Amino acid sequence: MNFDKEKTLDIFLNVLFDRYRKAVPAVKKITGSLIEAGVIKAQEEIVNDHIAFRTLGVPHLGIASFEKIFLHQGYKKMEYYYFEGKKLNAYWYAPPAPEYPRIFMSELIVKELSELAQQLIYKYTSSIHKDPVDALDLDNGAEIGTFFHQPLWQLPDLADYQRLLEESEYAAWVIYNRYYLNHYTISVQDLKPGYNKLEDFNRFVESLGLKLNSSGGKIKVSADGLLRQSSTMAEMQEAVFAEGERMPIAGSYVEFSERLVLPEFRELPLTEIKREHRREGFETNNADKIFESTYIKPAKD
Ligand code: OOG
Ligand code: NI
Repeated sequence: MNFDKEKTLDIFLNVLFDRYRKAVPAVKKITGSLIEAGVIKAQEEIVNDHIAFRTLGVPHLGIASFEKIFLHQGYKKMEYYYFEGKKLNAYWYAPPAPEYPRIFMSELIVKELSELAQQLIYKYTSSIHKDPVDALDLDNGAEIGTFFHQPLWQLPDLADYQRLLEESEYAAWVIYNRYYLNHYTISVQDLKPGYNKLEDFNRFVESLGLKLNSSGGKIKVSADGLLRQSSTMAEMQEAVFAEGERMPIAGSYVEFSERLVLPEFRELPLTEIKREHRREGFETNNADKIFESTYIKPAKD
């Protein structure tokens, strides 16, 4: 890992986080309250477990395109996850150095949607004839930062958005929000006692008036019991559509994770526990429910 690559990564991660922090009230609320409570002194003290992106699986977009940005910075492609009901593929990427967040990158399997939904998605993306990432200087952090926030396709019409929403909340979210940062993840085990267990942290978040995603229970737990995750429900934000139509839709959200120490390292003193001693990766059943943090349609059951 050379110095310049880390600098590039620092620059575009900061650009992404800056816009995310400004757009998602829950981010400032949680960080501000942690500072007020004396748990941390600044945002930088929060360990970011991972960040997540959503993409559309169509030619020149999707994971195959988007991942190049991260592979170039030294991220390593790890496990694959499949979400049958939601029609999604995902991978996670291990960072080039432990102080960087993991990446969770998902992709809508567009060809599995109805003809109508596919046509709606192609209406916006079919003008893209080459991979937009190939045109980027992947050593230029500022250029990559601009890329994440630039509209790759036209703003959707409200009617198209609503039709997509009927079939796939994920599709509707991406067609409006594009490659916008979907969430960052507060690593709770790295906070002070009183805040370093997910139960306590969730209680703190709820005391701020924020709503947690309760799909599958507020705390999602992996089969081995070692990866525990919760998230806020994305706050609704008034969105302006192509013809000036308006509708409140889900923005981004905040996740909290607790990675427990692996059985083989349980005898180590807490002061010696590092990232590599804790549960790695993600869990399909947890993730499946966390995707629902941006759902805006009332639940069917
Ligand atoms: C990602 C949901 C999955 C995790 O940590 O398992 C996830 C998304 O909502 O796009 O973040
Ligand atoms: Ni996540």
